Amino acid sequence: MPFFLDRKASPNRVREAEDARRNRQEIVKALSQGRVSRRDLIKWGVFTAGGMLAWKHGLNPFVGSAYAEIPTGLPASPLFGVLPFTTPMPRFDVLARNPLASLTPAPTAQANQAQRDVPAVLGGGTGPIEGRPPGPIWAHQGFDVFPPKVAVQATQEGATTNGVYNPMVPSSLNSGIDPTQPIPLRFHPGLPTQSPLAVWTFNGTIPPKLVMGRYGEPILFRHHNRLPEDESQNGGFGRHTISTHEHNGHHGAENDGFTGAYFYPGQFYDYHWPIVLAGFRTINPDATDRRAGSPDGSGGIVKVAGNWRETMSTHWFHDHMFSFTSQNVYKGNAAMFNIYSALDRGNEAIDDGVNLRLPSGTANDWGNLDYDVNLMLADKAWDANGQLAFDIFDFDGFIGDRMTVNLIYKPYFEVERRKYRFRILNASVSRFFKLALSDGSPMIQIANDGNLLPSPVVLTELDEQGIAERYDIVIDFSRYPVNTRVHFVNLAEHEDGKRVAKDLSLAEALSGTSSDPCVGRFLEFRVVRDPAKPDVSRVPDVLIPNPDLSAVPVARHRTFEFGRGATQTTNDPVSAFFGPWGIRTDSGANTLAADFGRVSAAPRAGTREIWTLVNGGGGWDHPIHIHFEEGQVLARDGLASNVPPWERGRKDVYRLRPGGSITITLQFRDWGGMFMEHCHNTVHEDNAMLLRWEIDDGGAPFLRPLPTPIPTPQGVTFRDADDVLPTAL
Ligand SMILES: [Cu+2]
Repeated sequence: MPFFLDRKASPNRVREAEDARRNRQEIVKALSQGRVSRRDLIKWGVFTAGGMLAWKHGLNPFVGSAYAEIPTGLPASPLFGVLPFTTPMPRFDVLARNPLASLTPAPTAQANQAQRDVPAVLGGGTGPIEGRPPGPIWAHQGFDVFPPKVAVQATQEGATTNGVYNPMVPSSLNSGIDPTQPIPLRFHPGLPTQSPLAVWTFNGTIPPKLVMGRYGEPILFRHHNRLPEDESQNGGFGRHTISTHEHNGHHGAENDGFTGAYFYPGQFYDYHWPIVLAGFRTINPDATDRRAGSPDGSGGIVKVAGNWRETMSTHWFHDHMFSFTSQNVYKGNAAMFNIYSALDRGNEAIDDGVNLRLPSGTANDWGNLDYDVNLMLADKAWDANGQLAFDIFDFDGFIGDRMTVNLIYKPYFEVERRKYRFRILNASVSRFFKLALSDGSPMIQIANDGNLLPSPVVLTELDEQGIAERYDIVIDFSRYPVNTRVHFVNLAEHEDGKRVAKDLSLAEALSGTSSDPCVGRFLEFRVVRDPAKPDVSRVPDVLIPNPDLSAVPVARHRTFEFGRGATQTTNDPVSAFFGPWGIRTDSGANTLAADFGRVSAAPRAGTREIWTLVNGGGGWDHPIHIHFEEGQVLARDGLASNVPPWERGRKDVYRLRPGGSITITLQFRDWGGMFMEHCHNTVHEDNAMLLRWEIDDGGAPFLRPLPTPIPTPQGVTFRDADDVLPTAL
């Protein structure tokens, strides 16, 4: 079943499909603006209880067409004559790192409750300037032990022109882009500029933003919400309340972007990212091991406490607004965060016996981006006017028909004849990717999610990459002569948002015959010259071995089954949501829909557990994300031998695969509070495949269970957890 209309479709069918899309957009709009609830739509027969858009003509794209006995499909996003590989791919826009004193007001351990006038459209009166929940439980943990040393600020706001682009590399390493030229927000110079209501990004601009941090140097990330105060001013999708998840930071829950700790337009939220090595209280607590370290700024190492085998590298951060994450992330709330360490310091020349010397550059002590490139892959769709559009037809997922890299439609990127590191993020709503090079030549995978692998893996095709997964790879362009053009190719063909329909061969994907417009070539590498300096970077045979947990007893086994047909047992109007997707915990009676007031698991602080994540079946794949702690994969479908080499590091997103299960082990240490576990097909997550778990410290200093935050523009209140599953504690 083709997802998008064939380009040879008749004008009548295109018109019919456009009518259908318009009708669906009215539904998305009404839902996103809170004018109707999903339950209303079910009552009215627009949605079925199973979550399918009713098979009414003019709504569901798969209903029989008036013109043919085949599905209507979606109208293709118009290209306005734009051809692929005609505009450069911009490098990320690096957010400034400023002294802490630059923050006004100064950050505080507990949420700043200074009052401001709340606009009438948000209910009037007064409310706190900071949206973080107040009081000691949401105070920054370890704020005095790990005081922030660097301030990074960003707004969330509607699309505008970027006049302060800072790629941190010369134009010669950015495909000739002149950063002093203003950058309008459009997916290609030949496509329309996006309206401030259609696209909401960090600082309202593109390219996507990058934060650079290092171990031992805590960051205070102040996020200002400058979205429209009126929630109906959303261009038809997206919610103006936001919560920012640093995926997958080892930070206290107050900084994790909890889905129920969202904040309003006009407010800010201070996220304290301490950037510590896990286990810092018990492993290497006196900071004597040079491998547990951070670049000191002048070629040396600052030693830090904790386990060097827990060192992380490639993170991203994105919105986590309860039941609106898919729309908000799609609308532009996605950025990346590179963490540097003594092992992975972003300098390929320093030869100190610790530095792995991965491809990066040499000019700066750490964080050279010359040959270390962030790539954000995302499929998008736009309407007849070229404005970003979101669509629904069922709750399987949302698929776009236009491939973007760093938010540019099918760009090119100029490279030198040497090794490059690419940090590839799947920032889609529901789409999986599977990457190969167009000439079938090898790539070296060095990291999976936030962690470098124990050993690099050479592959001619990467594994399927689920939503939110990061794959760091090295490509050696020295094998190509100058003037070679080679492409990244997507092999994963989708027919809907459920899962990959088929992994194509390279030849099939290149043939141009797939009905999925996001299959095939999507990024062109242009080999333009020899490197100015010899490539001294390396890919060592040993990267970062896993922590050895064999001596840590297993306190508990838990099972989470991800499936359809969820029930909601609490029906809380704020914290509970209604949707077909849910999670059955520990073989409980029900597959439960999300309620951020419900505690589904509460591991004891300081323990290790084994969790089995099970796909409830039905032919879907689910990329499951567990916040806060990375896990080691013990088994796929019950067998350790099923775990491929590229999944033998530590991960934070686990693709279950249709009908599959995955068994992981993880520890619960260092920080407390409430965290989440959910499907990262964000349409599943929003509808309502998400649960809350919290670290049980026995009641000190945290309550057991924790009170649930209930945000309002006038301040966050708390109420008792409305449900604690019998096996949680
Ligand atoms: Cu899912």
